[in-house]
Amino acid sequence: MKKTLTIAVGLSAIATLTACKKEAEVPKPSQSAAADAGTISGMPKATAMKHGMAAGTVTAIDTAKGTITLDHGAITGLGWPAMTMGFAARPEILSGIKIGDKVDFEIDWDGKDGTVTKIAKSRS
Ligand SMILES: [Cu+2]
Repeated sequence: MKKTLTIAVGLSAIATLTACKKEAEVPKPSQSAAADAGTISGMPKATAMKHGMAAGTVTAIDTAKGTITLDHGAITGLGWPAMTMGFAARPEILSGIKIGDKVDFEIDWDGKDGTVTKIAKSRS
């Protein structure tokens, strides 16, 4: 009899704790984002990673820095208009790509920087 009571009390205590936790968690993200922007800045970067695809023309390559500049058309997936801009790109991804090449490419965008994940000369 005593045991059953203890279990029942214990269970309801867990239920109460869970409910409290849920309520307490709701206002937390906005609070800490505002108060602690430094520490949290790495988190949205990872979760907000977006993927885009476009066609463009290579206007510059810097293999030492690992960057490529592309005069690109509208980027599907990011909602960007056409523009010329630089992206990070690993040297091995750029092998066979030269300035002036028309390319199809894909990028990862973390909200601040774009990284070319795939690039190939366009067939058209
Ligand atoms: Cu751009």
